[in-house]
Amino acid sequence: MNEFSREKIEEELNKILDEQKVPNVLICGQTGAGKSSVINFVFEADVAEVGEAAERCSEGIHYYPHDTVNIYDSEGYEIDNDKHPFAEYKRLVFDEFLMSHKNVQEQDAVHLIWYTVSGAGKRFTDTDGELIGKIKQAGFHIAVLITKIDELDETELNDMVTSVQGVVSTNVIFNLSRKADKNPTIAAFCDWDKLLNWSYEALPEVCRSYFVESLKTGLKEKREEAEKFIGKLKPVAIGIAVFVPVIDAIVLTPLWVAMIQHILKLYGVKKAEKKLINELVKKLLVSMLEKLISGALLEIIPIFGPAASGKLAGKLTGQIGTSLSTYCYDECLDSINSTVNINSIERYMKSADFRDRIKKGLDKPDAYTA
Ligand SMILES: Nc1nc2c(ncn2[C@@H]2O[C@H](COP(=O)(O)OP(=O)(O)OP(=O)(O)O)[C@@H](O)[C@H]2O)c(=O)[nH]1
Ligand SMILES: [Mg+2]
Repeated sequence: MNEFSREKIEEELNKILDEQKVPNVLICGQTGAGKSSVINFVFEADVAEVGEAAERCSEGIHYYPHDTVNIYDSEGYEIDNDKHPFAEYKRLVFDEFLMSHKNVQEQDAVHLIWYTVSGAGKRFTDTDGELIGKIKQAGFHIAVLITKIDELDETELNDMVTSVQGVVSTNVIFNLSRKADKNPTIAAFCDWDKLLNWSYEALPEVCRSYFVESLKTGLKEKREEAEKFIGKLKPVAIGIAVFVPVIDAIVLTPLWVAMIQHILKLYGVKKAEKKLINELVKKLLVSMLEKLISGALLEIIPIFGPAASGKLAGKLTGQIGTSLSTYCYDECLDSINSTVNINSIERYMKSADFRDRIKKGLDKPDAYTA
């Protein structure tokens, strides 16, 4: 393998990957409002579970750092209880914690605030309204999560939503119940997907990739991030292939390995180690591509040279990435718990389906000569 291309690929990849930052999410609300349940429902098990080993980063706030998302869980307050009164909660969450996270560097900022309000209480309290209003006014991205909506009837739910609308706009109010995954009637009233989509959009671009990686669901957002990543790698592939013709497909293996690994991570594929993907790419992909870029396509490169080779490399990279991402998306959609595993990916990469999809996505030879 050409040392120049390997180094160049690594350098470009590091640039792209180093840009990404881990999002910080603060979860607030009264004691027992369902904060931990929301975290468990939304995030991958390893995010939710490691939670036990929390650090107390500031008084009243527990910090759960992870590779893909950092969660700040506030201790909650109890109405009519002198031990954990609202005034103290407000001071710790707002004056101490949030105010010390204003005007800080991007990676230290509080990117999202999920404020839980228990539907089981059947009413929206003035205390919650006051704190939500303060946080919103201070310019943070705050969503109000009405939890346990399975304990409300439709009229009660509408009343709650109307009260919350007195403080924030409808597009940041989300009705939730953790019973949504077992009960389709309840699911129909829940806004889990909307919450994840709003959160994804509210995050700075650089935090979105890790955020979707941390999620159990959020398939559309995962696919969007995969496409963005593929889009960033295409110019790298083009840049390499104008120096080293892509008919020697092996030069692009490190790039494709990194791309596949990243896509699989977004879809939560476990055991997708670099070594295994490397083998798959070398054994399957390279020989398949050598066959695919035979014939007419092979002839254009010597004739039309670097530009044709670059275009072909970009196209191939896009096709490989998008085919895999689409496969993962469809598999997750079809499975009960939104997962896909490395064995089925391996089968797919060996299949005629994968080869045909890549082939179909390649232009006719004369497109590379234009
Ligand atoms: N009916 C119903 N109960 C729920 C739901 N979510 C959570 N609960 C229950 O509400 C109680 C509190 O839930 P948690 O998730 O521990 O609430 P929390 O806000 O983290 O509580 P603290 O950490 O003690 O402040 C538990 O008994 C849960 O089983 C829900 O969607 N519906
Ligand atoms: Mg909790």
